[in-house]
Amino acid sequence: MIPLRYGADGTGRREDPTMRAFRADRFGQFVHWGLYALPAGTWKGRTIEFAAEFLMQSAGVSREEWSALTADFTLDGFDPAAWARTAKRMGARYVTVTTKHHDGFCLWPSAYTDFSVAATPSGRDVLGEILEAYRAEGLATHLYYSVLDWHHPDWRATVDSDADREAFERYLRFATDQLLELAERYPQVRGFWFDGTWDASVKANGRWTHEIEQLLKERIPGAIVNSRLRADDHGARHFDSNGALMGDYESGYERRLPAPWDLSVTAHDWEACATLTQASWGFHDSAWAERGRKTPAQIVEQLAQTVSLGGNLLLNFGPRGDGSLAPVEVALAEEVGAWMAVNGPAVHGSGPAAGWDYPGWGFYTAPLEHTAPQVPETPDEDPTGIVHAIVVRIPVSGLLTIALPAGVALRAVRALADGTELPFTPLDAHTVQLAAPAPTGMPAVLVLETGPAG
Ligand code: FHN
Repeated sequence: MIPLRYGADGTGRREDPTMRAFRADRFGQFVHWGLYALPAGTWKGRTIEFAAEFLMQSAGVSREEWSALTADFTLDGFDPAAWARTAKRMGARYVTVTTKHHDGFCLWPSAYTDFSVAATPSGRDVLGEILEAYRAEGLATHLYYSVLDWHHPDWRATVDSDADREAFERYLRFATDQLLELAERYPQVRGFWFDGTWDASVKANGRWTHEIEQLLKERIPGAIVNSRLRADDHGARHFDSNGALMGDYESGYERRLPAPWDLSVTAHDWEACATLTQASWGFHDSAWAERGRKTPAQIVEQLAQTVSLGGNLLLNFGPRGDGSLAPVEVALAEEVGAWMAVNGPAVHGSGPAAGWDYPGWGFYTAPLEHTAPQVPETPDEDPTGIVHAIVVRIPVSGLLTIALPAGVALRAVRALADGTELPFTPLDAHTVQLAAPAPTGMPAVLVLETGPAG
C-alpha cells in the first residue's frame, strides 16, 4: 500500500439512504445551459463543428466579446417548469445542472464575480429557479461546477513560476468561496458534479480536491460527489494510487460505456454521461448537430446496458439561448418516456442480475434487492425472483437463447408491456430457447420468473 494523505476516504460503497436513492434512480438528466447557447456553434457566420460550449475557445473569441453575450441572455423563452416536466415524463429521477461551465459564466448571482446572471438584463437567479422547478416535480438536484475557468485571470492550466503558484492559489480560494456559496444558497441539492479537473495545475493539488469534497459534505450532510473532482498526492485521478475509488461514484465514462461483459465495473457505483448530439453538450444549431442526433432506441439501449452493469445514465439536454427546449429534444424525451412508462421497472431500482451472463441479444437487469445471490440459501426462502431481459437485437434466427445461472430454474417468461406469457423450450438443465418478440423499433422487455432449480 502506498501511503496517501489525499487518497480514497473509504473503502467500498456508501450504503446510506441518499446514496441508495441515487443508485436506485439510475436515470438522470444533464442540463448544459449558459451563454454558449446563444451563438449555438456559429461565430460571425462561421459554424464550428465541435461542442457549442467550446466556441469561445474554438473560434478564438476574446473575454470581452464573450462577456458581451450577457446582454442577450434575456430569458425570453425560459421555462424551467417545462424542462422539469419533460425530464420527469422521460423517466429521469434527478437533474445535474451546469452552474458554471469552462467559460466561467455563472447561472447564479455569485458574490465572487461580476460574470454571472446578475449582469444580464433580468438579473434573476436562474439557477435557483431551475432547481425549484425540478424540486416541484420531485426530482433530486445536483450541481455541475467546472474548475477549469477561461474567464478568471488567476486560472492556470499549468503552474510554471512563483507568480503562477500565487495566482492559482488565489483561484482555488475563489473556487472554494463559490462552492461554499452554492452549498449555502442551495442546501437542498443532493450532490456536486465536478468537471474541468484534468489540467496539471489541479492534478498537483490533490489536497484541495480532498478538502473541498470534505467541506461540501460538512455543509450538506450526505452530499454525493463524483470521482472526477479528485486527484491524489501523486496526481492519480478517479482511482487513487492504490486503486481505490475517490469520491462516491466513478464518473469517467463520457460518450462511451463499459463493454457489456465488463463486470469489473459492478464493483463500485458509477455514472456515465451521454449527449443527444454527437459531441455537443450546449445547444448547437446546425446540420452537423442534427446528423449525429441519437434516436430514442439508441438512448434506451445505452440505458439498459448501463443498468445491467450497475451504473446510472446522465442524459444531456442543451436548452436554446432563449431558455426554451428545442422541440426535437422534447420529442426524443417523450419517446423515451413512453418506453419508460411501460418498462421503467427494468431501470428504476434495478441493477445487474448476478450470475446471468451477457446474452449478446440484450441485457439482463434485476431489482436491486436481488442483485445479491439469486439462489436462496434454504428451500423455504422466497423464490429467486424476477430478472428483466431487455431485447435490443433480435438474432437472425429469431430465437433468443437464455443461459440460466447454476441452481436457477425458469418458471415463466412474460412480456412486461402486457403480461403475455411466452412459451420457451428447455435445451438442457441450464439453457432455454424462445421465439423473440416481434420487432417494434424499441427494445422489448421480458420478465423472467425464476426459482430454485431441482
Ligand atoms: O469539456 C466538457 C464538456 O463540455 C462537457 O461539459 C462534458 C460533460 O461531461 N465534460 C467535459 C469534457 O469531459
